[in-house]
Amino acid sequence: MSTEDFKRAAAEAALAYVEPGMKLGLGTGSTAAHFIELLGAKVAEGLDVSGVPTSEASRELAERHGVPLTTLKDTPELDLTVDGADEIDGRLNLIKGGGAALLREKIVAFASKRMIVIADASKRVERLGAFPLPIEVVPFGKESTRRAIERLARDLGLGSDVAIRRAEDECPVVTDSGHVILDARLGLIDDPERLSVELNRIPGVVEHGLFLRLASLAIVADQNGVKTIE
Ligand code: ABF
Repeated sequence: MSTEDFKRAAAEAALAYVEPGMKLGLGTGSTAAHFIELLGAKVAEGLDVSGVPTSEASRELAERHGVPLTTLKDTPELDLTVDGADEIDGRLNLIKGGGAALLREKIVAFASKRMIVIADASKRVERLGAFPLPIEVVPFGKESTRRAIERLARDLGLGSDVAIRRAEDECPVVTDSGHVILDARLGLIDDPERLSVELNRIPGVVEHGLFLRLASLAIVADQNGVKTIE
């Protein structure tokens, strides 16, 4: 079995938590894409749900698979968000944003009564931070903001290599909300709560990829099967 099979198995297991009439947050990334596709099949069989996509890519995917869509304007409170992650620690704190959708992902997760993370088991870590932390920043002053984050990281005793994410053409990646992404190689993070607060204090930082106390369940899959972590 491949990693893709594990992602799909986790996505399939998450369907069990979807109830008729639910308003859903639809995540972004390859694991969330499996969920959207499987959800579309359930909708075709008559399941009545609607979803708010966390990216334009997920919106297109949901439309293609016939998942009815809504918006946070029309549906400000959601029942359940199902999304992937880049890292998941033992307390279900996450690093997200490898897919550059972290801002909408966090807004949607926060608007949901419940968030379930789905992943292949390689995303499980003891401590967050091996994956570079994505930070969404306003383009204006991005170099100053980048340096401010490097200074903060040094002050906190963390690694301080912070780089603007670039596409293949070397231009900065621009998010669905018109911002740029910085990837911060901080090393293992001892105190994600403090880092979260300090990052949010820096002008120009729109949001960062630490998702703390947002997920209440993780569904991870590997060759031994599907496991839930609460
Ligand atoms: C999104 O997709 C993220 O926040 C995370 O960066 C990524 C995980 O991608 P995949 O499911 O493709 O590993 O959920």
